Amino acid sequence: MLEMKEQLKSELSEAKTAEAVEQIRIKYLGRKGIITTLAKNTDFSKLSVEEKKAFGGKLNELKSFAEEALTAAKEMAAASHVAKKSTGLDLTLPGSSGKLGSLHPISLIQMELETIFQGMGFTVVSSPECELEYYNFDAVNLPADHPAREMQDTYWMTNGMLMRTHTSANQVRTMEKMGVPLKAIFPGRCFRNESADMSHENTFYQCEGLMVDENISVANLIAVMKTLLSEIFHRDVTVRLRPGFFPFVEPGFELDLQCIFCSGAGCSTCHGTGWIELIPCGLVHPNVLKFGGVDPEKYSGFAFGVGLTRLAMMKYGIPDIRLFNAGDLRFNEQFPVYI
Ligand code: FA5
Repeated sequence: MLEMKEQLKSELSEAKTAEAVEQIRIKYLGRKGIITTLAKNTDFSKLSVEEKKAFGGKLNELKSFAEEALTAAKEMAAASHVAKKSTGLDLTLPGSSGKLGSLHPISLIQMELETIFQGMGFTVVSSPECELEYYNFDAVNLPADHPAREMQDTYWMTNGMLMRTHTSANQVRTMEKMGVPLKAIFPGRCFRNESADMSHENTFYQCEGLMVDENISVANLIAVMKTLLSEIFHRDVTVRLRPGFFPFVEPGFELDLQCIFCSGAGCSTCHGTGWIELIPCGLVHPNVLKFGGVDPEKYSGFAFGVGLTRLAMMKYGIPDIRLFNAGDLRFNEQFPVYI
């Protein structure tokens, strides 16, 4: 009888539905069931009083055990059926392991830049994407009739505001808000009414940097840019400055990085020149300091506006800028969860 109990237990553990449990009940307790037959086929007249007592006791115990085990198995099967029906979940199935998400390459490069600049004592400032014409153009020395406005066509709101064309729009806001001396960066999204190709998008990211204090010179600018680039590319870098025109800086420069792929020998990334044009920058124009309420006789500063999207392309070897905004998970999933 002990064996029969074990066999019953093992069969019930396999039974997942009410129907399967019922089949087992019939097998053991039905009219021709194993336990019923055992009782029927025993010739009690041949047993002594003690034997009858002992056998009858064990048989009753086996019957009660079977009835209780069958009732419990039936309830469990019913409960699992309800859970499956109401939630669509089968809690008895083995679990599936979760998949870790990854960060967008722009988020990765932005986080990296923020960490580098915070290490140099810069504050990270958030700034509006939808701007007043004043801050985007006039306050950075680009009055309404200035021909350089042509180079930054954008999207205008019906209320006269615009989607900012560059993060330089936050220069005067930051001077007004923080006063001087100041060291700040403001990364963010910019918009230009341009048709997209491999290296141009209508929506892209820049990171502006602004440092204003007494006696700030081009030497400070170069030192900060070299620190930034050597940290980003994890190696010593060589840079050069070429004259560049931006109405909000004087003098203005294009900072070129000696090609990190060919060390200046010339390759397809640098179009055979050995240099990669990377960061427009310069010393803040006295007019912009004045718009920010800063005395240009006492203070000077530098500003730069690095294209974050293009920097990410170089760092991660992304050949086409249009991949960033395409929303294709096969692209996004190639980047690490954390740097
Ligand atoms: C400016 O936007 C200036 N505000 C930068 C600046 C700041 C100069 C402070 C001096 C002092 P520019 O138009 O060159 O400059 O854009 C800066 C960077 O933004 C470019 O080098 C490029 O990396 C990126 N960029 C510009 N237009 C696009 C575009 N359509 N798609 C992707 N990246 C772009």
